[in-house]
Amino acid sequence: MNIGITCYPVAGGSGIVATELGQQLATRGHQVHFISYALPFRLDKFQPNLYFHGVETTAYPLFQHPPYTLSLAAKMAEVICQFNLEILHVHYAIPHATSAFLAKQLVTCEVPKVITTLHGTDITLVGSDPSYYDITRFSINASDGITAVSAYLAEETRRTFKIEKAIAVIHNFFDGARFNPDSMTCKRRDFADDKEFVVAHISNFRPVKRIIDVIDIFDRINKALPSKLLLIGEGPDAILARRQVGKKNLNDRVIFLGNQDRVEAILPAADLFLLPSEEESFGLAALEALACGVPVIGSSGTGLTEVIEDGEEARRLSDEKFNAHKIVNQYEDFYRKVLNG
Ligand code: GMT
Repeated sequence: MNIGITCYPVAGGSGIVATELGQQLATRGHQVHFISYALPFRLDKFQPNLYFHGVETTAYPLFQHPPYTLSLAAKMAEVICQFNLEILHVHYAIPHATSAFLAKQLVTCEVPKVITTLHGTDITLVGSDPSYYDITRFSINASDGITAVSAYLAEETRRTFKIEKAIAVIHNFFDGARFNPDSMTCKRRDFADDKEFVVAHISNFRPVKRIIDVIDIFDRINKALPSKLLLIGEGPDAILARRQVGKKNLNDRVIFLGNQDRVEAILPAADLFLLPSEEESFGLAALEALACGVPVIGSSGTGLTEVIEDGEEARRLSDEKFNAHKIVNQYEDFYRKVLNG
């Protein structure tokens, strides 16, 4: 198949899922064309059948913000016709599903099927904001196929947007060759003494991730058992995190590692992974920790409950349920189903 994929290129679960899906599909012989404003951050090596098309936006004094949605739609239309795309798979509804809808109106060649994968805050936070609600609902409904990364998110979508079309649940996945208990390239001793307990957290440091709670929980762990906290990622609440670390006198206990391309090289060093998010449609970071054999404590009542099984063998179960082969098969089957109408 000739498949177009659009996602956010910055560090974040939806971009990671889109990128790894594209890589897996290309390995299976599909022609995959990424369309975005920058090279997705895990698309870091050449691979046959994989192409990238950059979207350029033009600055103009009248524009407070260059209209990316329009530039993206124009680029999508160009790539659709040039490479005979049959499927245009967009990850994260806003604005990608809207651009895809526009692209379908623009093309003068065969119109591809548009598939929208919903990831989380496109539904639970941003999409439900009154300023985006109607256009998000419209764009989801205009898609030829809709998938959500958890049953929890599918239900939230139906409830919030009153969507009556079918929403297929296709969970996120991990590549077991990459994420496993032996994928560590650093040493545990790089971060902690032998007797210290190592706690890790990965996120984009947005309010929804409750980074202050991560530090407060860690503070309590550290009082009971000398520990180190590895914080991976960057984002708007990083400054609050640093302040809280200072307030709790944890400066020599917390290590800020910033964004990391290869989290699998560090994760197996941890004894525990924390993800106490207010909202988590799936929690890819938690799955990657489980895949590395690290137990996870996360918030109940969110999509995380589909990923974490209380008291069970993390690595074996995650491999059984979320291995790349199985999930990519589900996407391929879904593409075929949508193509066949
Ligand atoms: O929704 C976000 O905050 C961003 C998004 C992303 O691009 O990282 O994260 C969402 O999509 C991930 C991949 O499907 C999920 O693993 C995350 O749980 C989800 N985030 C939230 O629901 C907060």
